[in-house]
Amino acid sequence: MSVVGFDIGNLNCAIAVAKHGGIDVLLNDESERETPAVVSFVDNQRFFGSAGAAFVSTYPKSSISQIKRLIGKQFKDPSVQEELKLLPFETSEGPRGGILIHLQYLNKKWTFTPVEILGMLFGHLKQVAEKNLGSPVVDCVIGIPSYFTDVQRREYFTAACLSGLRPLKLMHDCTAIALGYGMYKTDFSNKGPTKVVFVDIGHSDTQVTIAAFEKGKMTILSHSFDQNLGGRDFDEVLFRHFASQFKEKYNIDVCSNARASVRLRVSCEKLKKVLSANLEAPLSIECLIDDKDVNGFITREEFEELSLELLDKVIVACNKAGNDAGLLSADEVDCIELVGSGSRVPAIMKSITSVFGKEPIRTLNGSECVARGCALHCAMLSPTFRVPDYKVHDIFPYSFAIRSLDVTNKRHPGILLFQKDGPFPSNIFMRFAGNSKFNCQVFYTNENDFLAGHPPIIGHFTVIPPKSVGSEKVNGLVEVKLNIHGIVEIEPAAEEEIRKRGRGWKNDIAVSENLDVVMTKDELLEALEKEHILTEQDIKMERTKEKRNTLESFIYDNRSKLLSSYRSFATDLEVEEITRSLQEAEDWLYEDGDDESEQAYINTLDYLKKLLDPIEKRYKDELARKEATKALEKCIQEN
Ligand code: ATP
Ligand code: K
Ligand code: MG
Repeated sequence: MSVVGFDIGNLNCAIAVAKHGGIDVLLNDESERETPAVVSFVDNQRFFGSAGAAFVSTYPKSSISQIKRLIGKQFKDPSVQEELKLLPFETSEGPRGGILIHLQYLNKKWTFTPVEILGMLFGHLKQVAEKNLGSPVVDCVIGIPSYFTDVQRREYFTAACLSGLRPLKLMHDCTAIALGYGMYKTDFSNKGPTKVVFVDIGHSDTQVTIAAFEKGKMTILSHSFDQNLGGRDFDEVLFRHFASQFKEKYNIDVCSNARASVRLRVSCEKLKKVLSANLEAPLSIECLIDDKDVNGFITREEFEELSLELLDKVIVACNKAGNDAGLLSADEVDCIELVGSGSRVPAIMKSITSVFGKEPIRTLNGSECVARGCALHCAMLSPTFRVPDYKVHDIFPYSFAIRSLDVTNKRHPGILLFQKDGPFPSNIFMRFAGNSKFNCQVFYTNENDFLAGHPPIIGHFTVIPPKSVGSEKVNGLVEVKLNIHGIVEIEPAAEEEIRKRGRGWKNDIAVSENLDVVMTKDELLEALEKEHILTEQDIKMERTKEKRNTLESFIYDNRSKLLSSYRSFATDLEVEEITRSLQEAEDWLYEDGDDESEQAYINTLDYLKKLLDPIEKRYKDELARKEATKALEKCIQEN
């Protein structure tokens, strides 16, 4: 069984596998190490990754990207609405207030939740991995941002399961990076743990984590983040700059034109990358609006001035990481590792240097380190793999509490179950005394760390006493777990735990989860059914393409054979007639038959084969005769 790690970015995904002797990054069908996070529905087939990305501008309404951003979000929230405005596909409010994506495909309307699309992406990456490894891929570890809430974690998990994967762990991105860093580290100072800051700036978010390394173990000291700071925000700065410049210079309003906006954004991203390596860069786009060609120019210095607010946000996230980790001075930090392709904007280096008084370094592979760390952790969790003993102590960045819904006092603060930055997985036992149902709600308490659009509710649970109780009071015990994925679960405590507490305790209570945030069983079945239909269609189209190619090469091969090896076995009339039929088939293939069914190609091939069969037979008979004669001569000679 293979041991795989996945990094699903908002823009790019990476897959790594643990092999005896190290970690390898797998190549996709296009031989690239990164796969764009895109699923495109084109005519009658889906295209994923790089193939899907090729359709983004021609099929904007059915090419779904940036799906990570939409996971677990509430449609109606104003910040989500702002976000959706930038995406070219149609959306509406979905089940439980979530997002629903609408698109036209196979001559009908389809709707998908972000979880379903993410599931398709996982399915594609799974397939890429299986093709590479030549064996099934099921067990895996998946990187997630440390700021993911319960709903987002559950949805990621569900999406992975929909594709047939079994996540052994959803692992915080930076914890995975730190593991890959620490596992092979040998140079420890004798002044205590080595403290390293990891700054990961991606497409839409920034995560800063501080970890302490000692021999054989690593401890996460803090996870800080900015969910609205990534490479795309730097693109947006350039976009706004040029949009307003072009309004003045050319009198065109780019923002009011969807296609022009997409084109300018794409050019701005390119421009940003040019500015990472050069001190100035030109911008020119042909026929942006009303056949107007536009030209612009910007220096790196101007770009940095426009980005000041964003650069400040990098500083804020770094400072918070330092404070949360309890660092007394920046000197305590041994080094700062910069990863994520969004961090390639040179000014970011300066901002980080101003916080820690040291220049960040890039010794890790910035676009692969999350996947690599995940594969390594998967190897640690897998019984089939032997890995040197290494301890990973992660922390969870939110506090959560429980409150009764039966109490009328709505402002009841609840009982704290987990304190922010505590270690996890973890659990706590709660006594439940009573003889009637107990309805409660579990919720995050540090609302300030929450992005708008995320209700801080984790879920509703009902503790149900045994039926036989009547008026007798029950002492029940429930276990509240923050599991390995950072997901909260409530269950009746195990028998053993109850026994420890002695007489008077019962465990035949039940807990029903009313998560009103995750997909129902019916929805899951429907999603699987839909995926089945779509996969069948993809397979059918692949097979059709294959049949079409077979027919095409049959025509080429036999046309040339008729002029060479077959020539002396066919009459002039036969050659003329068959060549004409081959020509007709070819004409059909490039015109009416370009987009035909699998069966049509099979039928045409059969028809042509029948015409060529007699000639091929004569040719083969002659070959056989020659072989036999040769063998006979050899036999006579030898005797
Ligand atoms: P996330 O981690 O936010 O989910 P991701 O992992 O997909 O997203 P990355 O691949 O790490 O994101 O980073 C993508 C960003 O990096 C894009 O905004 C891209 O424009 C930016 N980027 C790539 N190369 C450069 C460069 N040379 N200079 C500046 N920015 C760059
Ligand atoms: K990535
Ligand atoms: Mg990333």
